[in-house]
Amino acid sequence: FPRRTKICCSLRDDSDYMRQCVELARRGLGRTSPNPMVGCLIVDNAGEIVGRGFHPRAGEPHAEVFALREAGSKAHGSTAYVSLEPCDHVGRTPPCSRALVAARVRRVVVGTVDPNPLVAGKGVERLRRAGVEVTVGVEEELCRVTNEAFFHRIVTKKPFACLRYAMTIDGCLLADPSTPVAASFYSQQLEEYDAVVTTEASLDADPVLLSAEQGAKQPLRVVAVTSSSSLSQLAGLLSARVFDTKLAPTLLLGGKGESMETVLRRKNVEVVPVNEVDLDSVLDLCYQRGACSVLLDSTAGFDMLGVKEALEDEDRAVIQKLCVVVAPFAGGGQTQKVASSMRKLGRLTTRKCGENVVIQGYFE
Ligand code: AOF
Ligand code: ZN
Repeated sequence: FPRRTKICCSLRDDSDYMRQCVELARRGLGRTSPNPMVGCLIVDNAGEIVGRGFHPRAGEPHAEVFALREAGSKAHGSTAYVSLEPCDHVGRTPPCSRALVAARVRRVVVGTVDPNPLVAGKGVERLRRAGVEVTVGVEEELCRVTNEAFFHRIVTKKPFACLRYAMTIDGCLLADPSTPVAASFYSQQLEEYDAVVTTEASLDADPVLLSAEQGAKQPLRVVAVTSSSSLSQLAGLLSARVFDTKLAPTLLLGGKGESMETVLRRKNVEVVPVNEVDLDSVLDLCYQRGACSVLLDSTAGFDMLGVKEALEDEDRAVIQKLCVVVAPFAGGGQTQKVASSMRKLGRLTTRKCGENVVIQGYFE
């Protein structure tokens, strides 16, 4: 019998390796912005993984570089799996397309093309011109969803925004998720986001949940102070945990009253004083800070930020996703409120979280 060698190019193998790439990519969760999460595997002709890499954070080498480094000369004649099209430009780091060609990789399997105009098909093109076999679109949906915030940022020049709140079964808003299991879901969710936004109106409730678990990557906490308030009105709220910058960094946007500014700065809170604060200015600030994803948290004060209007306005599409925690309580009273304008959500998911039900969906 001829010796059986495993040729690793069946569709099933491709999908398996690509899913592993995505798992690797997610090790950079919450740390790569404004860059995407990317994972890469180098697989030899016997189907053995000889190199692994993921992008740890912007400014550091790309996933392919780490994987090729580990593979060394074994990369020669191998197949490289990358969850995002290899870059073809000189950014903070040199182009991965050239590195793959230089390492004499035989085949490259790409999860999805990179929407970054600096790349956008050029990486694939360079590889093909160099005689590398390229397959594009393996586990494409998974790869796209993994980097949905990066895709949104690069295409729209705005961060991907998710609005979350907790409510009773009969539709009354809750100031917090009200059960410990839902509370822990709330803080775990923060690891996925680059920034979390609240307003001064929710400081009374002392939103301790605005920080991820200890040791986890913390988002930038943005407290939006709407034009009607001034910093000095916040004096009594200085003990709120959102101003404890040992937990996570905090930025206060808006508000006047310079005396408070000094106090906050002493607490290492960054103060960006502007006169008018609305949802657009908050999201613009997050974008400038390199955020791909922003979580608009809490129930209080969003009227002031214009969240309701933003939800109603289909054309502006400021908010992409909704995450609602339904708590096992009935508050009474709210159910008679009839919706005036409605937008349909797609890609709905529901799951039980202790006694709560978490519903998520996208505005499409
Ligand atoms: C890849 N693999 O691991 C990443 C890619 O400034 P740079 O050099 O880090 O380039 C950033 C851009 O490169 C980023 O916007 C995205 O288009 C791509 N990121 N590409 O092949 C990686 N992180
Ligand atoms: Zn690259």
